[in-house]
Amino acid sequence: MSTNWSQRDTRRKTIPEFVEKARALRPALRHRSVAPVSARYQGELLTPGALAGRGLGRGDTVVLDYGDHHVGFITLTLKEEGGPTDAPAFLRLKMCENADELEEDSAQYDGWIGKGWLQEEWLHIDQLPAVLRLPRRYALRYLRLEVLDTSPNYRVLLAGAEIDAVTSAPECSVPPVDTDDPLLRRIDAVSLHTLEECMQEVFEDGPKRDRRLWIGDLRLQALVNASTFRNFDLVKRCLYLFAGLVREDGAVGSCLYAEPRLEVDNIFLLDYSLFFVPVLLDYARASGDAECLRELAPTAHRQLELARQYLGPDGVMEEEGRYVCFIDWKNGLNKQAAMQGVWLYALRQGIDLCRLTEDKARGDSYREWYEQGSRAAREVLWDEERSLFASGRERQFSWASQIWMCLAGVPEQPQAAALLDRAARQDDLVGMTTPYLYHHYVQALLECGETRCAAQALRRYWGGMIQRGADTFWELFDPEDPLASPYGSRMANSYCHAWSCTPAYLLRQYGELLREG
Ligand code: RAM
Repeated sequence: MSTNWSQRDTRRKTIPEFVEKARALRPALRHRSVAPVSARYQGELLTPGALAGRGLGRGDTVVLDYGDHHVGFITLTLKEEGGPTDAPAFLRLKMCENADELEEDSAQYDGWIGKGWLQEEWLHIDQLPAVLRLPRRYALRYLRLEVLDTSPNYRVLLAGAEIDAVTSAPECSVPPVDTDDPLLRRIDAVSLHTLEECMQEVFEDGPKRDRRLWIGDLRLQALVNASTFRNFDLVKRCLYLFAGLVREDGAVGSCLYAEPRLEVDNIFLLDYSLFFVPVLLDYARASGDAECLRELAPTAHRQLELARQYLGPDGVMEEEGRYVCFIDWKNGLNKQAAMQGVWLYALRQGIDLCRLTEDKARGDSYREWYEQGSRAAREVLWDEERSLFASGRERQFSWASQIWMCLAGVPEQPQAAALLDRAARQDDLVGMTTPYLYHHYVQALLECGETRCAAQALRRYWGGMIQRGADTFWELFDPEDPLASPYGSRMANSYCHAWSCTPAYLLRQYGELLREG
């Protein structure tokens, strides 16, 4: 299955003052040189120093291990043993975020998303010695180097393979969460490292892929950032970018490119546009930046006004068609009920935004829209027989629907906790695939006071990635389907993905999680 969210309507509007503000906030990247900590040569474990003395010839393979995940530029220092170099050295490099990727063969790639995302290079080196800085930025823990050929006259020596690692996260180390529990400490450290790796000139979704700013990811990154790195300028830059580069009707795009020029993509996901409201509100609350709030509040309000046109006569969001939305990467998921939940959730955030900006009249309208929408959800989407929310004409039951209804406050307490508990006892609900939806699940449990269950879910899900060797958290993790990929091939999946870094926020924000075993 391929997903085509791109809209043909390419009319755009630029607000130059906002784009200028964003430009002025472009961060300086922090650089750090990282050398491999160990090497494997034909299966034998060596120090990188010992490897430098081994001549490599046709068919030889080495795997360098940098000990942790890094984002940066690789410089190879190559020498020759024997010589002269009477034929080019021909090398194949593969950069891997985790050990499983080392085993994958890109020749077998049959995904629908561009093969160019696979991190590989074929190099011809005419003269040795040589120092080569590769032009692309990579995300990796392992570098596999295969000598495709030299000549009978010489062998290659790998004298160095440094990574110039980059991030815009500040150097200050964030204090770890206050617990002795080794699993929670590890989950926290991996979450922080995931965010750090994704903090570049913007908050990227994943440094391997897509390497751009998505607002759904930004919302979660900004939450974690506020309780850890506190690089508020980067959040502010991203907010001004989204507000400065919009569709002609004022809709905020779902993702943006920072290079080669600032540009909004032609994907407009309805849930993502609405997330401009909570990102702005959370930023204003955490930073106290009243000027930004004043300047960007109209953009937030515009998203709510635009979304309203997709409400059906029954007061519930239409099914996808006139609009598209994301919610989760689960195949076959009907998104109507979850979209109604996001709409109501965004309205609640809008009400708070109005309170903060003393915009009483608008706040009153939002309250009315919220009441109508939540009543409609109870009347139209609630299924009496199963005591669950159903979605779409086919009345599909999914986790996504229950979670978003709870986050929207449609069932009040204690009904919300009972709903999530009932959902957990069903065996036919459409499940969750991404850490993104899992985050919302844990958040919903916490808001319902189901702390024990939230702690268990967090340990099981993020702990499951740790158990499988994660140094950074992944774009996708379906414990029941380890090969799952929305792109038709797991090779295109990203293993350092922003939306998975939220335990660092949850563990700080909900201290009670630390006390649940
Ligand atoms: C993918 C990326 C990104 C996400 C969008 C919806 O392309 O994983 O993180 O926000 O989908």
